[in-house]
Amino acid sequence: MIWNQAESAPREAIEATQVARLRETARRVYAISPFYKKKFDELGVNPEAIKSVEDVQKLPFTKKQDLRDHYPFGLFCVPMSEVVRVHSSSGTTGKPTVVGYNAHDMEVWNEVMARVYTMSGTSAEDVVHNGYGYGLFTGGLGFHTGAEKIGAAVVPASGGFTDRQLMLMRDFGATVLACTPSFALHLAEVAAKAGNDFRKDYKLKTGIFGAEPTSKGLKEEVAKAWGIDYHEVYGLSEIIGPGVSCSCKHSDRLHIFEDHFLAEIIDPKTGEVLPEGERGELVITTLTKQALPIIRYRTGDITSIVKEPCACGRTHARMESIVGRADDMLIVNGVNVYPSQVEHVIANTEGVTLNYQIIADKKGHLDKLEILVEVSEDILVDNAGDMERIKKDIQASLLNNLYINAAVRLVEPNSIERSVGKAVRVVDKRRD
Ligand code: DLL
Repeated sequence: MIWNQAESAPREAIEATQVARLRETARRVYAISPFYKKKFDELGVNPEAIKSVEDVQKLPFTKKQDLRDHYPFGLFCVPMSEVVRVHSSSGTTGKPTVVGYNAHDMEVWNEVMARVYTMSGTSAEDVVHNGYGYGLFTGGLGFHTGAEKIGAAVVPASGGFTDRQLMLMRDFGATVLACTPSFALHLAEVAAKAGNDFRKDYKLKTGIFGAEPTSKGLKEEVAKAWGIDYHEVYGLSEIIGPGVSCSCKHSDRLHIFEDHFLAEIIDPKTGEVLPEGERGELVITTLTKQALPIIRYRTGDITSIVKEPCACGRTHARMESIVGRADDMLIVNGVNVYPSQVEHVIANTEGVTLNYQIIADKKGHLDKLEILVEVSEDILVDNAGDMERIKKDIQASLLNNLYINAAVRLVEPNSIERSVGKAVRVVDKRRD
């Protein structure tokens, strides 16, 4: 089933909607946001110059740093009295990327989430077990209100507490599981260890997974372990949260809700737009958001887009599952981690140097993070009390500021592997 006819509109109609909404969005940001007015003026572009979808290429890019520079609400285009919800990007330091929604934006978000649910075969008959984290992260509440929109019963389980979650899934007869893919596999593993009978004890039929890069192998394992259909959802707070795109049952690629989001693929180095089908950085312009409209947002996510028709009947273009990042961001159990933010925490700790190494690995199916930090020459490793205190300080600071649960190991000066004299900052052992 398809939630909205807009998803199967002819290409010309999609593009006509996009041009009209793009021009309207450009007009609004130009009139309301001093930031965009300045950027448009610097490039000498006027919103009235937008006559085709390709004209988006005349507009300036927006970067994560722009949102940080205008922390917290500087890029909002409606008064705070109109804002009904605030979220932020996961895993951010003192100055997170803050996003806001007015009532209209909430409708848009619920609309795209209703499409996601429908694409995965979920309806009012279902019980959705929502294991995405509730809070500033958009995952929990995005999946929550979207489920309410389609009339499904949603169980707001949030993250963690594996045994309890399994009990709720069994007792409440969950038919749909929504959580990160790694958590879905972890749940399956714990259920198997506890001797649960997947066919008798659970009623799951489908799952909607996303928020972190996932290999094909892991997706297959999740689908097989639970005996369910696997649907992938993609999104980011800056654009809306979950619900930018989703995979249907006919393809591994994800349909982008093009009447709300205009997607381009660019060469991350030159900023030039690449032809259809080529891999590059995904750039998105919101077409209907009001509180925080964003022009040409550089997502940092590497993918490709094709427009050929899909067997499901939807005509919206499809993006490939994210294949990597254009920057050094890591995603650890769904939380975004920038090495620069870890560095910031270390720089604010006495007794250690800025030579550190982040090691991402798997423990079972969950990600685990270890951070090695070289101590200063003057703190000697034989002072066990100091060492323990410094280690705990860094761990607590990472957890409180960045929501990163990492094991910190203090090591001797000059012991971290160097590559051309520079400490190797990130070692990612999770890749297959
Ligand atoms: O992760 C929103 C979300 C919640 C998406 C629940 C899907 C499900 P942020 O915390 O702002 O928002 O992180 C956005 O997560 O730029 C990608 O790098 C990554 N990401 C999101 N979905 C996928 C996916 C949410 N399906 C960042 N595959 C994005 C790979 C993903 N990476």
